[in-house]
Amino acid sequence: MLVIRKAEIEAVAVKPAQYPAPDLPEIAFAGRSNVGKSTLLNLLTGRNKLAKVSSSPGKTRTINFYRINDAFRIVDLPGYGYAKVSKSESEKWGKMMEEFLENREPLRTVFQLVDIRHDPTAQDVQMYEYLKYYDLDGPVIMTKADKVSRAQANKNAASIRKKLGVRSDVPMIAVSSLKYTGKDEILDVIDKILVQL
Ligand SMILES: Nc1nc2c(ncn2[C@@H]2O[C@H](COP(=O)(O)OP(=O)(O)OP(=O)(O)O)[C@@H](O)[C@H]2O)c(=O)[nH]1
Ligand SMILES: [Mg+2]
Repeated sequence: MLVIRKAEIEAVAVKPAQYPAPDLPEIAFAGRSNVGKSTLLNLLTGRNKLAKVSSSPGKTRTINFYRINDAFRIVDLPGYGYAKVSKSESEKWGKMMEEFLENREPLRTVFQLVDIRHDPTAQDVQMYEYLKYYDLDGPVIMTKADKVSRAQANKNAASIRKKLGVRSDVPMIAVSSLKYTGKDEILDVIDKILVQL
């Protein structure tokens, strides 16, 4: 059982020169802005204020590297898909993401986060396709599980699996930062990924 006993921010980057040395395996969180990536990092580490969270989308605009147990890193990526963004800003986002996802040697896998209440957006589908193409696709995390009933969650999970094209052997984990559910399951998955290295 993976226990996170140490978690610290190590780098805030908009370009590769600002990344930490590529000396530890990395797992990244991708997803729509406001889906709960930074909140998930706080939930997993048990540190409420480690990553900044906001109810207005577009909080994380940089690639944030968190060093965990001095053994691996979790990388909190800037979200996509919020309305108030200029063309030049979205181009910057695209370049920043591409540089990281296509060239970051220690990056092992990317967890795709989606909102359990809704079908995936076109950009969610695009992101997940991209991850599959680069062989970076990992488990799918369905956030905000406290906002739907158990029955609705199961129903939505099946629909999300189909629409995103998630293979049947890939885990989909429902999580709620409000109810603290899903945490152990995600830590287990991270543990397995790290052991396989
Ligand atoms: N009810 C509920 N709210 C959540 C959950 N996870 C996140 N939120 C809320 O969703 C909002 C956005 O969360 P963030 O963690 O900042 O989202 P993000 O994906 O990091 O967003 P960007 O940084 O803009 O990409 C905050 O108000 C959180 O409190 C959850 O499991 N349940
Ligand atoms: Mg964030």
